[in-house]
Amino acid sequence: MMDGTPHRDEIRTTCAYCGVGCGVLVRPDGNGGLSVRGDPDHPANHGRLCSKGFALGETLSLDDRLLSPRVNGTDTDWDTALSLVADRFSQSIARHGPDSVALYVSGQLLTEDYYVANKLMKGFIGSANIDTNSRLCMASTVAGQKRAFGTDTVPGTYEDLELADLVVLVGSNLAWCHPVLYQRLAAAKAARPAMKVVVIDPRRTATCDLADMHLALAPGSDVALFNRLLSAINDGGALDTAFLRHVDGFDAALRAARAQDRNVAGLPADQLDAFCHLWLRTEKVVTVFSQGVNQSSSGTDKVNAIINCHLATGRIGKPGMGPFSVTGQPNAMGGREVGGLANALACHLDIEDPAHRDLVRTFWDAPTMPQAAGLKAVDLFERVRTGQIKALWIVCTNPAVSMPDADAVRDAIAGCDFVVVSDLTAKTDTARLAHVLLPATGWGEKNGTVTNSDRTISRQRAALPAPGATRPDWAIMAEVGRKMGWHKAFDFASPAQIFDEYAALSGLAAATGRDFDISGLTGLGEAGYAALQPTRWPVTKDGGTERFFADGRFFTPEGRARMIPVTARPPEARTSPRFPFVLNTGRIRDQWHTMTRTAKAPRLNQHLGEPFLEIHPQDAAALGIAPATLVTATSPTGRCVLRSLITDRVQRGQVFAPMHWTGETAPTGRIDALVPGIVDPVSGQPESKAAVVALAPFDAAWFGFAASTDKLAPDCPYWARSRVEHGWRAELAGNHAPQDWETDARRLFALPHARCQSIADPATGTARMAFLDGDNRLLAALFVSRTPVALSRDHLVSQLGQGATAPLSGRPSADMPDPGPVVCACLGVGLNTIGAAIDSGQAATVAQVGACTGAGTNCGSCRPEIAVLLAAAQRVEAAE
Ligand SMILES: Nc1nc2c(c(=O)[nH]1)N[C@H]1C(S)=C(S)[C@@H](COP(=O)(O)OP(=O)(O)OC[C@H]3O[C@@H](n4cnc5c(=O)[nH]c(N)nc54)[C@H](O)[C@@H]3O)O[C@H]1N2
Ligand SMILES: Nc1nc2c(c(=O)[nH]1)N[C@H]1C(S)=C(S)[C@@H](COP(=O)(O)OP(=O)(O)OC[C@H]3O[C@@H](n4cnc5c(=O)[nH]c(N)nc54)[C@H](O)[C@@H]3O)O[C@H]1N2
Ligand code: SF4
Ligand SMILES: [Mo]
Repeated sequence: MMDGTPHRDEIRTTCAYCGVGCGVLVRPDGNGGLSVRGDPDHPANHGRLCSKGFALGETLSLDDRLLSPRVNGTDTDWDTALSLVADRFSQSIARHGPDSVALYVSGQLLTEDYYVANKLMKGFIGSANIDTNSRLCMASTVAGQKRAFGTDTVPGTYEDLELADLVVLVGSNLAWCHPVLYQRLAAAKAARPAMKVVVIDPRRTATCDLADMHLALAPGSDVALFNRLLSAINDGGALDTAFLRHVDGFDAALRAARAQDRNVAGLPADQLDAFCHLWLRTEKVVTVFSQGVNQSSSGTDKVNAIINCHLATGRIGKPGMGPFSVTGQPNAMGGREVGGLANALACHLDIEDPAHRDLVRTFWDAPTMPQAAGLKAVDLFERVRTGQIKALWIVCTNPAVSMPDADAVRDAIAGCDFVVVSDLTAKTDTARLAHVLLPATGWGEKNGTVTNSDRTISRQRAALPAPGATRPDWAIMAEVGRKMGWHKAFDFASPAQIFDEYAALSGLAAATGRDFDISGLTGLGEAGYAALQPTRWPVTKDGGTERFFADGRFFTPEGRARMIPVTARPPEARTSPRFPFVLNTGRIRDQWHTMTRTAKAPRLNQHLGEPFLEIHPQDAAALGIAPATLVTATSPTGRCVLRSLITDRVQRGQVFAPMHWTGETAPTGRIDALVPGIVDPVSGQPESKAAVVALAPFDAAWFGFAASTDKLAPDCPYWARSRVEHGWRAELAGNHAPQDWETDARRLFALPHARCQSIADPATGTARMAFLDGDNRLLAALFVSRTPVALSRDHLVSQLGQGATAPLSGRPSADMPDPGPVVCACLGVGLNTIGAAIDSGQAATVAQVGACTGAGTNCGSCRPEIAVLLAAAQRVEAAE
């Protein structure tokens, strides 16, 4: 059954995670879960899935789900909860005006949810104070594309990455963040080795393993690099003078580029020259960019610096050519299309354009419409802090963790008069602060559409019943709209009806000269909507367009594109003797954002199970930071404690930490506590990749490792917990060792009476104890030491709930090899197993490692890491 035909009981839907937007075929497994496979017919993935997509079925358990509306901690019914929301919002508007309320939503909402949120706020409440986590994600791209093209248009398609002769990845760790697109690129390069890949990233990421050239530029210096390229394009005779007739602003852009100091990118001149030479001589270039570009105080200028080079050479909108923004969330694009940002209106219309406002007001028959853009995320939470926003509704996002200056944002939410949170779970740092908690249906339970990075609209379809009292977000928000008195406008009975209204509006918007047009999808009806196949917009009654702009027609008033003069600026927070390091932040392969879903799948916790700080070996040595110890990082806004990961993947003076850990998983790992709320002046997007920090060894008197069949609730200065197959594990540390470890352990595990085996050596500070039930099954174990605990964690964890043999030995017996940390999450293949296959000489290529161990043969997300292991082994061999 590997062909494209779905099995009779398989349902076609779309992955819940990244903007690649892979199609998946799901089938209820009868136990409340879903079996999942890649949809061979979906144009984004052609059957592939990455480790996260592959594990979707393991994230659906109801154990931590919010199943009932809750007011001040007490379960209640929908009518009570939503009447309260409607009343409090109405009261605030009546007393303090519409701008005293705000909505903060998410690129993980479906288009239909988003449409209702936006209509409620902008058309009926009459405030533009609705912003979205896309402000932290795509806002600089939106602003840059609008400056250049007149609209927020992604010109090309995924195929362009495969058709290109040169793919430049700027600030994108595609291997980990868009794994299936990365695999498509890797396959294209394998088939056509002449194709070149360049990675531009201060850090040597997993993506660099595919690269012919890695430019480790100074943080924030992308504008300087692309300005240099623009000068080279001009000097090297690579201008497309015919295409430049469709472009304004060339002279000014070139002048600004020329004025640029030649070495600001911090790169050796020969590398810069080699990059420019390659770019100039290759016609088919795609420049892919992501958060290393967007999340910067010069993010919008970075976007325009890139687009300038494509416009000057006419390399845009043609097969294998163009700037290409890869989007983060599953519906980052859809959210932009429906106008979810505070400065946008539905269907790529502009809130600040009176004609656009009139069009939408008339179409919605809306009583009111804000006259100007609303507050962008950072300003919005600042007004929450100062009390000007008195009622706040947060939907499908976790700002107490993911916003910059997260401790201050958390405190601002905590201090707000009235906070509503719609989520899947009550156990998030944000949901814990809500007065009203609204239980939403999640992926697998809800219906709607999403748009991926290459403008393909796909259906998400429900395959499971809505659990408990949960409701879809669109239905919750529409009900509040009706309760606030707007019955007709929010009289939606299904997502299909919402989509139909939206598609009709897009036709009117397009008639004013906008790019976004899905009027060809009006009148689908319930059946047509149910059957909707992946479709790339625009879709008019007469068809669509594969790519934009090759014809030289743009969406500015003049119809021409604009090159923008840009000047490089360093990141705004400057290092100083007090804060000498630049902190870069981002993602890891197997976790999604604040981990509310991915951390439920044990196999996704095995890749990197703890918050960490990548630091260069020389910096670590200078600071006295040893491998796998703990580091305290302080910034002007906050403090974190993280595990040291000493590596030359980061440059000296720079450190990197992941964004995923929270109060739930590792309270001192909330990295946004360190990031200041500095934003790009045009887009309002925070500079999440260039905070400044001071580092010092964490003064640990003891380190611990705990495993338990029950959830652990540690209470010590450092802890990080994660789920494992038969329970939980945690890394622990503290500044003072207790007198009596057993008492502490019994409290930690809530096992006052269980039988305890223990060994301790007070002289060396080590203690090991195991708690067993009457049948000698291992309930919990704690290992403590003055240095980071050395034991085979996987081995200990695998014994949980089992009849334990020598649990205190800390390592497997000789006849049971230790597989080591998991590399291949799909098939659970560990580092040691792969190492053994390589060392035995049986496996010298990634494919052979797959044949010997299975690693990398399913989703392929770990193939870059296997390649690194092979390369390391070959280097060792060469040295011997
Ligand atoms: N596994 C996983 N995948 C995801 C997500 C996830 O949480 N987990 N989230 C999704 C979302 S919402 C998003 S937005 C995307 C993000 O996808 P990416 O943007 O690829 O991911 P990041 O790790 O945030 O950052 C990318 C790179 O920018 C680099 N960088 C930092 N500063 C600079 C700079 O000044 N210049 C340049 N050129 N590079 C710099 C960082 O070193 C980092 O490697 O991923 C999506 N996919
Ligand atoms: N330092 C630093 N900070 C960053 C970034 C960075 O690179 N560095 N990246 C930024 C970026 S690009 C992004 S996109 C953000 C992401 O940050 P967030 O949006 O805050 O992170 P998520 O964990 O995805 O939060 C989604 C929430 O919605 C819930 N949820 C899931 N599905 C549904 C649903 O259908 N309905 C409802 N109502 N709730 C649902 C989940 O349980 C979860 O609590 O983080 C930003 N913050
Ligand atoms: S690449 Fe992975 S996370 Fe992204 S949509 Fe595809 S399967 Fe989902
Ligand atoms: Mo994002």
